[in-house]
Amino acid sequence: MTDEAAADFETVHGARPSGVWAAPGRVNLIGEHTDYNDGFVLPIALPHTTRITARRRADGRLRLFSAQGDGTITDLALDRLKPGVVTSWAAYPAGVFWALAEAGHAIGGADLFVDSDVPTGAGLSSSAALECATAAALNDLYGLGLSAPELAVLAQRAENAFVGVPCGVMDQMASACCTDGTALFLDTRTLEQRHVPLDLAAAGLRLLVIDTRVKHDLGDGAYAALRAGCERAAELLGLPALRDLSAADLPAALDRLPSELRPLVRHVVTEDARVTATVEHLDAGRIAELGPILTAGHASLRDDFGVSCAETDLAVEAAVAAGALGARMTGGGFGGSVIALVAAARVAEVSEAVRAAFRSAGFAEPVTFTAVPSVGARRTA
Ligand code: GAF
Repeated sequence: MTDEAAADFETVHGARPSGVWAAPGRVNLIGEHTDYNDGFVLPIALPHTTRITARRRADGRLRLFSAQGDGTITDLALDRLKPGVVTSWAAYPAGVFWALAEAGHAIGGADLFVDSDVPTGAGLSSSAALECATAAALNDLYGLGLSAPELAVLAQRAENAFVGVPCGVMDQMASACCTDGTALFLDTRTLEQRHVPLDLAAAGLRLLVIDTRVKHDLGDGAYAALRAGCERAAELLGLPALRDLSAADLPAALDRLPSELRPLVRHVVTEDARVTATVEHLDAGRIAELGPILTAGHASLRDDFGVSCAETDLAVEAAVAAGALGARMTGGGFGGSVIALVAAARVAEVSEAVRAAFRSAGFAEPVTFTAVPSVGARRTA
């Protein structure tokens, strides 16, 4: 571990740490709002990570400090944790302690020092990064021997039941399981996963991420309402989940649904098909042909699912008009980030075109960076 990480930890917690763990944020290439419908997703991990320096405590207390916080330590008793008692950023790591204990794993207290460069509220899964880094640290500190998918499911449980956000499992699986240079093709029903090689550089391409800086919040009720709408539609169709509706059966199924649920169902079914089509393209080495699938995915999220906003729409339009092969919002929506597939030589031009379009529209300056598929949660020291 770096001397600096150890020194920072010691300044706050008064003792030497045992190690450092890191977990990344993610962007999803395609497969949005499919995970809670038991469908398919295709995220990559970002190089941006949340890092946790930690040590065990023998007294059952959790002492949580964030370098991005207000300078105070959140001090909690493990045996007093229950949903609703922690409302700050500390609910994410505390929720992981709670979920592990609730599942019967033998854990005790810990001191944590959290430091992160995953942008928050940008649709890049800073919450999952924090949860998965905590889970990886506790797994090692207490010798639990849990696998990466097991840790991801516990992290999702923490977010659902402790923090109170009814998210699917994509973000935690991406943060826990991704590998360098690949996208994670995940069946969210079975958790079967395949790491699909994604060599953007060899194809002369870049994945441009455009953070619109419109803060998104999954806890505000809109996400839960969409999820409930999808579940209601599956129930009306007599299906376990919308994943069980095929594209061939879609037209007849839509006729049987109330009009307000039809667009939701159309998005989910066509989005699952876009994920499998994307994987087929990647397997065949046709990365440069993915653009229209990405842009069609955005249109579906905008027109059918209704989770886009003026800034994400403008970022997609401006990027494509400036020569991006395709673009779409990524993550839950209601703001957040857009990804664009761009020829390496045109990245600066496309980024500047998006910035200029935002200036003309009077929107805040977006933040742009290129992303390479990176590795999931791990111990780094
Ligand atoms: C958010 C959720 F956390 C994910 O589970 C997923 O539903 C995504 O929105 C939309 O695809 O990131």
